[in-house]
This record gives sequence, C-alpha cells and structure tokens, in this order.
Amino acid sequence: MPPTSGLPADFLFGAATAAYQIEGAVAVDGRGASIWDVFSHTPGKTLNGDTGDRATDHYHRWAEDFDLVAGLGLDAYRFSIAWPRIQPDGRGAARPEGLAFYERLVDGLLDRGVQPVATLYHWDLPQALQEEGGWLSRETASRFADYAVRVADVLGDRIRLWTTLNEPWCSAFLGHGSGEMAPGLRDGESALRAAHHLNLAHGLGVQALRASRPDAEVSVTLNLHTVRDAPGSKVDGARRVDAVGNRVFTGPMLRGEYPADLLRDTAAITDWSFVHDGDLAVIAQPLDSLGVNYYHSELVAPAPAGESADPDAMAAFPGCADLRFLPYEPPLTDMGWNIDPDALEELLVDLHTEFPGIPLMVTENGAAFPDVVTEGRVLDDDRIAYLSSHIAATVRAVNRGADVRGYFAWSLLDNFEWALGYSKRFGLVRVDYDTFERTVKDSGIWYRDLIRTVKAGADDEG
Ligand code: IFM
Repeated sequence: MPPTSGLPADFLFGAATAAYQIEGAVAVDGRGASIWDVFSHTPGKTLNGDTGDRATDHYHRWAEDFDLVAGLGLDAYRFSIAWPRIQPDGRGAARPEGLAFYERLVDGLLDRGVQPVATLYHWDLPQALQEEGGWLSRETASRFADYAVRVADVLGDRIRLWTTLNEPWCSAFLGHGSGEMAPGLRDGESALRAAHHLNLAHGLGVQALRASRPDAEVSVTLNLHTVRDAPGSKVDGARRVDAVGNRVFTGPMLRGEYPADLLRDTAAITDWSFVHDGDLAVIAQPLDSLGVNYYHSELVAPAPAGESADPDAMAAFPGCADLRFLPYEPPLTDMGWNIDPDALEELLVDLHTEFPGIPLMVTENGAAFPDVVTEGRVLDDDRIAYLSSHIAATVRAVNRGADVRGYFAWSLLDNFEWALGYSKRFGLVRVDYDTFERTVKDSGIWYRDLIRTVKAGADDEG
C-alpha cells in the first residue's frame, strides 16, 4: 500500500467512466446519434470495427455496477452525461427519458452513499450538430450552454460537482488535427478553431450551470501533457508542445488570454480571427477545481534530418512538425505508454505553484494491461503497482503543498477504448463482452482495501 499520510480527511477516492464507453443502448429511449456512433461505424476508424453499440450495457446494468461501486467503498463516482440522450439533435427541449436515466444514476449513487461527479461532455457530440459544423462552429458553444442548463435544472439539486468538458485537447486536436478520433478531420487550423470553440463552450457552460444552480461547484478536466526536452535537445520543443498541448486551454480558462508564444508559433496556420471580442472574458470563469487526467510523460526532440516535412507525424500538435516524441522507455503499459509517477507529482506541484487558488483533483489515472483471468479471479499485479505508485505520487504532491482533493481511477469497468475498441482493458472490474459478466479484479480488491485503510486511519485520528 502506498503511504497516504498527509491527505486531507475529506479526500475523495473514486473511479471514473464515460457514457459512450460503457452505456451501450445507443438506440434506446430516443437517444440521438453522436459523432462517435458515426465515426465508429465508419470502416477503418476503430480497431476491428468495434463500436459502442453495446459497450458494457451499463444502461441496463447500472444498479449492478453501483453495487460494485458501493462494495469497493468509493467516496465518489465520476460519469458523463450523453448529450444525445438529452437533446437527440443537440437543441430544443430535453428528452424526459434521457433525463430520467441520469436521475436513476444519480439517485442510485446517492442511495448507496456515493457522491456523483458529472461531466457534461466526454466527446459524444450530437451528430446533428456535427452536420452544422460541430466544434468548428461558434454556435456549438451556445448549444452546449443550453444543454448544460437543461441538465442542471433537473439534476442540480443532487449533483454538487460538475465538470464542463473532459479532455478538450482530444476533442480538438485528435478529432480535428490528427483525425484519430471523431469527427476525424485532419487540419491544423481546424484543430485550433475547435479548441477555441471548446474553450468558449466551457465558459458559457460554467455561466449556465451557475445560473441554474448558484451553489454548483464547477470544474473542467484537462489531460495536460507532461513533456520535457530530450537531453541535449537544443530546440525549445517542450515549451512549444506545452503551448499547443496545455496552455491553449489553461491560458484562456485560468488567465483569460491565449499565450503570446502559442499565437506566434501557430501564426502560419491561423490568424486566430475566430477569437471574438469578449470571448476571453467569457472563457475565464472562476473555477472551484481543476481536474487533471494523467497517464504518461513525454520526451521531445527535433525530428531526424529528412523527416521534418512529414505532415502526419505531429498532426495533433499544429506548429510542431519539426519535432518528434522519443520512443518510450520500458516498462510500458498495454497502451504502449511509459510509467512515470514522478511526472504526476511534478505536474500537481507545478499546477499548484502556477495557479495557487484552484484546488486540484486527479480525475483520471490508470493503466491498461492484459489481465490474467483464472477461475473466478483476475490477476493484475501490474495495475496494482501502477495505481499504487501514482497514488503515492499524489500523496507526495500533497505533502509538498499541492491542494489535491481527490483521486479517480480510470476506470471502474473495462470499456470501449475509442479507436482501439475493446482491445485495451483499464477496469478495476473486468467485463466479459460476451456475457457482460462483471468480475472485480485484484486491483479492485486492492483499491477497496486501500480506501478502507485510509478511512480507518482518519477515524482513529478523528
Ligand atoms: O479512455 C480514455 C478516456 O475516455 C479519456 N482519458 C484517457 C482514457 C484512456 O485512454
């Protein structure tokens, strides 16, 4: 078990999921199509042509899943609301069946003594809005605020902690730059434009949530890149990746400005004229916390001679075509990512130093591994080691003064890992995709015991 002394008594231990990755039931109760339905059904876009059509069937099995949540002793559960269940076309009246499903989820959590933490947007834009331009259109930001208010009006009496967007970097840059994710566009200008409209959606969304529920606690979750220059590298690659990977969001959201170096680095790609007067003031809403998703770190160096013109290699990082990420040093997870808990510690301490007034929350952290399934048991010591070392890193950051209020393991369940389909398993609970049977993995049991130990220590002190 990692040392946990120093954590605040009300520190939240939780687990996270996202609607499209677990719910299934995509054509049930009037749900509209999302960009991920269309993308995953497009040949060649996901591994083995996997889709979220059935996913883990959480839509029908949520009660069983929440019994597992309660059994693990989680303080909180982070989930996302599928916009197309609420507004199938992305606009107009909220669909009662959609709201009722999320009321069942929220009430089911509260009945089990678990705090619900709701994310409004985890990548499943209604396809109807995509057909009107999606995140390339400013109007989508206003649609998002309208959706936010309709959800908060109904669920806001029971949900205290809201997250506007999950990982807008992926929506903007993997969705519009490299095309690895829905809607699958490959254009640097579009990625930057989409990033701005996501920023605007966030700001309008915070305003909408607070207009509906003045007592709402509002956050956003960012996947911040922890990137260092490779030893001996003479180009300022880490600064440039940080600009287009991180500060493109933290700048406007937390400082009310796009960083001057980002504007300079991308001047050949866009003139940023999609930023209108007054947008930055809307985006820079005060936040109650900042969610941080962390999985791995990067080293960046100049591209080898002759390769710097390849437009595909760094398509998700507009303005960085002359850079390359170094191959990861083992040990690696099943995603091929490195394991670097120290980078999480540094990230949390750095964020606290840079934005001292904002409490932090690790809203996702975890690892995919090829689990060993034996009779009635799932052996995943590598996941236990990963979680343990990253919780230890979080505790070290807290003891260095970072104001971290919670840690959410990704994920409660094995699920649909986007373009990689069902090939990667991140869950504390294994899902058999043929029978939908759930089995708590050794890591789930380990996490339960850790939470129990932490709570028992807090009780002894209290
Ligand atoms: O599965 C994803 C999740 O949807 C967003 N954060 C990263 C996870 C693992 O890749």
